[in-house]
Amino acid sequence: MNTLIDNTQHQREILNKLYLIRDLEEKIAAHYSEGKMRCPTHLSIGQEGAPAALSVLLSDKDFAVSTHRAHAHYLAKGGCPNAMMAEIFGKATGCSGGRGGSMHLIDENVGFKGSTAIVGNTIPVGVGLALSQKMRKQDNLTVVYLGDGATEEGSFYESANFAVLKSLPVIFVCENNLYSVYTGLEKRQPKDRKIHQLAESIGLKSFHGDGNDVVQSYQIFQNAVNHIKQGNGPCFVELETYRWREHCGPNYDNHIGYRSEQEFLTWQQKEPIARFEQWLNENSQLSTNDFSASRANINTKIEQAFKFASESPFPKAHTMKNHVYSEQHND
Ligand SMILES: Cc1ncc(C[n+]2csc(CCOP(=O)(O)OP(=O)(O)O)c2C)c(N)n1
Ligand SMILES: [Mg+2]
Repeated sequence: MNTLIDNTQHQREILNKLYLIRDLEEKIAAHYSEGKMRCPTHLSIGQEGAPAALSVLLSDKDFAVSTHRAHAHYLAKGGCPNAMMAEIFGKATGCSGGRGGSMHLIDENVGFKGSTAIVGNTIPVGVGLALSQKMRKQDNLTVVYLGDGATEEGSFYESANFAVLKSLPVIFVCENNLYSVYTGLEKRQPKDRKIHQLAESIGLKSFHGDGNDVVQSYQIFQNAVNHIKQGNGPCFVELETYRWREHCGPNYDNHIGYRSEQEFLTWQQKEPIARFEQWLNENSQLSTNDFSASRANINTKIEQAFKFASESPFPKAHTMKNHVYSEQHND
């Protein structure tokens, strides 16, 4: 496989996305115990590679939907960090008015059409968005982010079947982190089954690779996006990766026994950001000084997002009914 990112702008943008996603989530983890972020929070630390690589191949007119583990997808699509942090702090300036929290992110300005907490819930929504793009004859596509666990939901099969049947411009991006909460793939699916092969058997053009290798992921996404843009129908991309922290929350949990410290350490060796920096050092104009300057710049934005969130007001109680459907909704 040709593994090149020869577009300098893409190199810089991917690097900035990696720093933004990692450092913002590390800050969430560092401050979570203060009790000001009162929603369940699923971190993507260790899994930043795939969304960062895909981010530069999409425009604001392309759509994306996501899951409970949505921060990386929202930020990669260009979602506003201030509105995301305000949402996590439960503030009125949050992207869902402070009523949704970490799992309910949305930024329609950049085509991020929402994330929800029910596993498999946004898969048919994303396919519906792709149907709308096709019916309007738009030259755009929809990204449906999902975990390995979501491929065990009926909604995945119904949605994939429909997408294939109607040849829709949708790319299913499966971040296979080997676990659904505390249960490993080997306890949930038959031995030797490959998720991308299963997707292929439904009729999805399928790709598979190392999600912690940003350059390889970029190449795979380029092929998938080209396949769709040439009118060849939907794609499925399975990228292997690993979450470093507990399923939900800021802590490490290797000690509780569902996975081993050794497994964690093996994946940490395959860390996506250091690998990408090394590749850039060897293959691009960018150097360690550029990395430090970019990272400092990103961290200023992260500081601003936390400041904005903590200084924003909570939603007023009387606005509650604005977000709840009722017979009296329009009174
Ligand atoms: C329909 C449904 N079943 C179960 C749950 C509880 N649950 C929340 S996250 C999760 C794990 C999903 O695993 P995966 O899709 O691999 O995503 P990951 O957490 O690994 O990113 C489960 C079972 C839920 N939210 N919705
Ligand atoms: Mg998983």
